[in-house]
Amino acid sequence: MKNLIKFGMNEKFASEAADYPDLIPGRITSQYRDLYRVVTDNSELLAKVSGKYAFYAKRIEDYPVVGDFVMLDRSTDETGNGIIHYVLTRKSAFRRKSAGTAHEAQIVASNIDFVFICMAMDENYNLRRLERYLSVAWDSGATPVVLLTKSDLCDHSDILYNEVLSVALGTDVHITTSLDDSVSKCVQPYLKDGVTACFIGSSGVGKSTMINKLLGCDRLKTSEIRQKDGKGRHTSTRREMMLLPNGGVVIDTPGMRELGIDSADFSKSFADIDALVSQCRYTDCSHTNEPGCAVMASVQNGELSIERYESYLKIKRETAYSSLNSRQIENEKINRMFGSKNELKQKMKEIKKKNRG
Ligand SMILES: Nc1nc2c(ncn2[C@@H]2O[C@H](COP(=O)(O)OP(=O)(O)OP(=O)(O)O)[C@@H](O)[C@H]2O)c(=O)[nH]1
Ligand SMILES: [Mg+2]
Ligand SMILES: [Zn+2]
Repeated sequence: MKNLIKFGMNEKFASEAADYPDLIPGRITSQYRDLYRVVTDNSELLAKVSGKYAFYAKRIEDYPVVGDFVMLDRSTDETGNGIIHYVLTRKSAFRRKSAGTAHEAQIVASNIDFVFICMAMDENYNLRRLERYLSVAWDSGATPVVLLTKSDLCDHSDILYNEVLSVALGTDVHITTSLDDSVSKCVQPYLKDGVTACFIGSSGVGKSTMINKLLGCDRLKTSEIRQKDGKGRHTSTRREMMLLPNGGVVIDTPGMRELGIDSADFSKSFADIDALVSQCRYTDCSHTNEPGCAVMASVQNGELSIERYESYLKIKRETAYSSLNSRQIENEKINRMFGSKNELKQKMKEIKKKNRG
């Protein structure tokens, strides 16, 4: 399974794939209407879903998307296109509400570990939009990382960096420019064999340029921005998954006008963790040291990433703060430092005594 392991095949997918001993596993790397490009362990082929699959698919999100692991009837297309019979259970998925159909969501890409949210430090810079991207990213089940791009065009990137930190609670933030090797330094450490990352952000912020840097060649087309309004031209037109020479797979996406960023539901940002919380033994579980904590169990068995868990705790702390009044916040800080107000009083007495004596 060498090739597919590099492409993210793991024990969980493999054990599900074992339910179909007559079929071959593969991963979808790109899509052209109803035709999919799929990599398998030893080759690459074009494939379509089976007639039966199309018959039973009820919603758009039932159809395969880039990033999906699928079960195929063959491993080469020498004798015709492969047939996709099943899609393996997705571990994460980017959703957008599709135009027209009020309740149907369309999956943009699936099985992603890290989402690099790219925002350029020029006219593109906008904190509110970044918040929406963060919300969609957390909602997808992947871990977001913010890349502030084009630092060469900005003389106050440290100020913007601090602003972004205050919005992107619990999220790593990096400053990059494609003019030096900062992209490889900041991004490559997240990636290794089997890890999937996706680049999202407005058109023209430099997503494809960065991926080309990671690839070490100009495989993806990039193009200049219109001078007048700073808007890009949507140079990339389709999602495409690529294997990096130094480990990891990345998905380039066209500028995500399509992501339906405005309709993201913020209350659902941690829907998966909220579902776990309801299974904790204690209703006031802090998910840090209690026995029977379903959240910590999920971290331990590898289903919930450490990064996402830590962000959840951090955001919970922040929101707990924001719902307290100033005296409560003061008390809360004292409790955290000293255990209780009595301990603080004790400490103050000791100090006073020492100063007198
Ligand atoms: N000054 C500067 N220009 C950059 C940098 N990175 C990319 N660019 C330029 O920005 C333009 C857009 O870059 P792309 O990589 O095509 O942007 P994209 O995000 O892939 O855009 P779409 O495919 O349309 O979504 C190109 O002209 C790049 O050369 C950077 O760090 N600094
Ligand atoms: Mg592009
Ligand atoms: Zn718990």
